[in-house]
Amino acid sequence: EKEVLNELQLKKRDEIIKDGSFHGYEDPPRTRLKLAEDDRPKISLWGILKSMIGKDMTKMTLPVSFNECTSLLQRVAEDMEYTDLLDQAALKKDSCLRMVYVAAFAASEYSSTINRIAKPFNPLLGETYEYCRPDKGYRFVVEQVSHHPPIGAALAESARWDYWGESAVKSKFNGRSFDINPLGTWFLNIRPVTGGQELYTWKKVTSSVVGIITGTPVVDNYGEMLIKNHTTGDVCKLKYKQRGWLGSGAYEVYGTVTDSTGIPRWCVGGRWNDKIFGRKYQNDNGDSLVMLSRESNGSVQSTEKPTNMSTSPSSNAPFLVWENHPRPSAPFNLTPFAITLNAIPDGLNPWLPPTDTRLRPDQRAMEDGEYDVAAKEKNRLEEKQRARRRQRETEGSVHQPRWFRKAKHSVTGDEYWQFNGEYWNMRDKQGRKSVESKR
Ligand code: CLR
Repeated sequence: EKEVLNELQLKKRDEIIKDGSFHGYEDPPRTRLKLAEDDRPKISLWGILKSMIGKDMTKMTLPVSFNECTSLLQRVAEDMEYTDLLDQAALKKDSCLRMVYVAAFAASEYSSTINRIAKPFNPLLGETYEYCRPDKGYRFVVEQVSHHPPIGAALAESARWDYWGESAVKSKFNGRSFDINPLGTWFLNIRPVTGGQELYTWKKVTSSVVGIITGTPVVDNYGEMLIKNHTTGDVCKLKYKQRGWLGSGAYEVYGTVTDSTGIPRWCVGGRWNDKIFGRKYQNDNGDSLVMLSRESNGSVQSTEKPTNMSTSPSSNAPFLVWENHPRPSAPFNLTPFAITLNAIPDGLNPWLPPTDTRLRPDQRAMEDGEYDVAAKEKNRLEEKQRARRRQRETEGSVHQPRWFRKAKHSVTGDEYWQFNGEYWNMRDKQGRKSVESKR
């Protein structure tokens, strides 16, 4: 589909380019870590968790071998893997069909959780992480705005859409499963081809590590997600099925898109670890599409589309909306996308603020498989953070986030973190200075 942008979209793209946001991202994203394979000692999860029943993640001290080499800020950036879906949504003229692609985007965020039974690094207060993709046209920034409770505020921008929200979770190990309940609302602003903009919101569903006692831990994601288009009144009710006995129903997700008058228009359904389909509404809630995704998976290695599959939503036949990227084996079971996140190509160095996650020595050591160094450095950084907190307490001062401030959304009434607009300008200014000084 064509690259033609309308006026609003062009304005946004020009802003992103004018701020120099893509400076430092000239090299293609990296495709591998230094490490060929992680050799973290295999310790039983139950063995270590059984003494921590009732605790939340922030109160658990775990050996660093339970970590993966990413941080929670980078896990938020992982939501960006399938932004193509948002670009596609913006190209659709029917708002309910746009919702199908938005729903698939919301579900695609869970595909990266497969096989990642590890604790991401806890960001330090004030830590930031940026990630830009000139090839995809977006920029992303997230800041740790609170430490107790841990909250990250994020904003991604592109010609056709903006996506923002807070990453804050309540977690608890209840003895059987380790449950993570996301708290914040996520916002999406789409600038469709048809002109104007429209606002969507939703909340993320529960993530849960199950199978801890039996020694076969897996991540499940389940619950109901209600995606609202506040501009048109369309809604999508999306059900993520809880993994049942012996894994029945695992990964399944389905729902219906209803327009502002309550008439169901489209079905979505499939599996968040594999494929998601759409189809014109025909008297069901999308679960027949789940069946389709089961069948298409059953035919081993076949890349053929199921019979009567359509590639466009014009007929009544199902069409493929989203497909998970391949997952070759990698250290820490990272996805190919996650592997790109912590790279510092030479060109990027001068543009990074000192608060960027990429500069954390503990995470870098972890990534390189130096677990003892990682543990030591992690301790040192956390001690420093505690000292800073004590100092603030004696001074009676309060930490202020640098790039976001709390606000109430004028349309939805939800609290959210509003970007103060300064990050990319400041980055450009500082970056230029440091590039100059190296000449
Ligand atoms: C799920 C997708 C959301 C953002 C999000 C927040 C917290 C993450 C969670 C995701 C996935 C699972 C997660 C969790 C924090 C801890 C938990 C990584 C990315 C892991 C699996 C817990 C490991 C348990 C230890 C005791 C080893 O958009």
